[in-house]
Amino acid sequence: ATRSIPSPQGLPLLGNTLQVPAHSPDAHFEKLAAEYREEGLFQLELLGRKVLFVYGPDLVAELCDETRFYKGIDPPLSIVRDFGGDGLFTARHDEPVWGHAHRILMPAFSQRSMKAYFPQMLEVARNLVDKWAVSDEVNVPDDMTRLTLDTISLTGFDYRFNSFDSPELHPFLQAMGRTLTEAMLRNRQLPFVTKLKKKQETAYRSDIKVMQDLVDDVIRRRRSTGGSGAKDLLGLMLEAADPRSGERLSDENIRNQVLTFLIAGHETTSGLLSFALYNLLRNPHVLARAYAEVDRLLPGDTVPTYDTIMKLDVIPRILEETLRSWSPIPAFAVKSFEDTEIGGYPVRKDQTAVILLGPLHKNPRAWERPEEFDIDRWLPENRTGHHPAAYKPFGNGERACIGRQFALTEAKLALAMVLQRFAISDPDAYRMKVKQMLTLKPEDFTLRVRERRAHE
Ligand code: MNH
Repeated sequence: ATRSIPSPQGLPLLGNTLQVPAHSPDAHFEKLAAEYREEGLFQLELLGRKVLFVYGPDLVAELCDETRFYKGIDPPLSIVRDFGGDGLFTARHDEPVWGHAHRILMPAFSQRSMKAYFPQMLEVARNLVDKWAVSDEVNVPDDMTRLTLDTISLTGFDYRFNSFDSPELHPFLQAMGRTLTEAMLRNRQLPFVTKLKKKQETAYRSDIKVMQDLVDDVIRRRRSTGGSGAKDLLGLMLEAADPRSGERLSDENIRNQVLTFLIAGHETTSGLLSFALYNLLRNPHVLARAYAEVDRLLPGDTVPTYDTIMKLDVIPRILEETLRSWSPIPAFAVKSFEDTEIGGYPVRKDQTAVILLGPLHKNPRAWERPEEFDIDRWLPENRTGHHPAAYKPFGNGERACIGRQFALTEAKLALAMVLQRFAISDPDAYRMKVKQMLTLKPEDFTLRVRERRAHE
């Protein structure tokens, strides 16, 4: 016997589509998840599709079985394909180019590669702390975006945005912000409505062109300098062949990959760092432990090395707990290979199930004191006690984040260098206001920073 899936009443034809607020879909889904907490899932009818939203840990465990479910490229990801194309993030599960690119790029994300990127990560992190040293109030998400964009472009493509030299965010970022927002809005528009909005369409295409022109510039520069032998992302894409099939990547695919990495390689890590600082301000006892750790491993103005960063213990746990409490990517989607059921609830072949990370990561079925920011959940002796499917900030299986170690290395370094140098405070008592542009970030989050040494 199959159980009936709870779903809020919708309208004829449009179903629940218009109940989803245009600029804060995730907040709406979280509200519904709270309403249907016991069941661990609900269903909405969106633009004629019946979509499952799932956050019960046992149900999610089933969805993470890759023999039964595959990564879905439905709205909004099918819209992101307008600019991500067949790049890794938006490639369909049956496109062979996903495997070619995945195997070609894997070596660029090994532990050894992280060590090789370290000097460049350090250079960019220094630009951040140098700016903060001459600032009083800083806009956290904006500066974290400068940091992470400059880091992925320098390490991956040997390309310099020099974002810290400019008071405005780079035109690439402005175009990207508008494009991601438009993709989110189109997610709840019937295709004929999207077609009617001519002004939006023109702006969207022109923003995509701004991003693609920059990508073409990145590739042109590399080709003009000969560039052979470089083992960064771009070097591998231009020169390496898939070890399994011998295939090389096409120019068109390389263009899609570069744009994918410029976006996926910075947007989420800046969210993570911003949420981490927010959590530290709300939890002074954890902040004190972080200071104690940097003072022990990085006394005075010791320059961090890769090995020092690998010795950190408190800071990595702050990041893990931050990814639990505020996942920058709020959800990911899978589809069923066959008609099936999860926990007795029916799932149709090719039906989409969205895994809601907020409600999963705070599900009382899986977490004790889910609302508490407790970094000791991530002590080795405690972490094995967690439900195996209750923590998925980087997605699942072979389509999980390829940049995980990259993001964590970069974020550990940046957070350590910020805390080594600055006392942080929050005179305006910021209240969390999440801004969603597909991904999540705290909006208008400013901090006061003071050099620690000057006051000792
Ligand atoms: Mn990342 C896929 C989260 C940093 C490049 N990333 C994913 C997915 C999640 C995710 C979730 C799976 C999405 C899905 O199933 O639809 N990523 C993160 C988070 C951070 C992050 C929370 C930082 C914190 N990601 C990075 C960085 C890079 C990167 C840094 C690159 C340097 N991520 C990717 C790529 C994919 C991906 C590429 C697609 C992988 C694939 O499908 O092969």
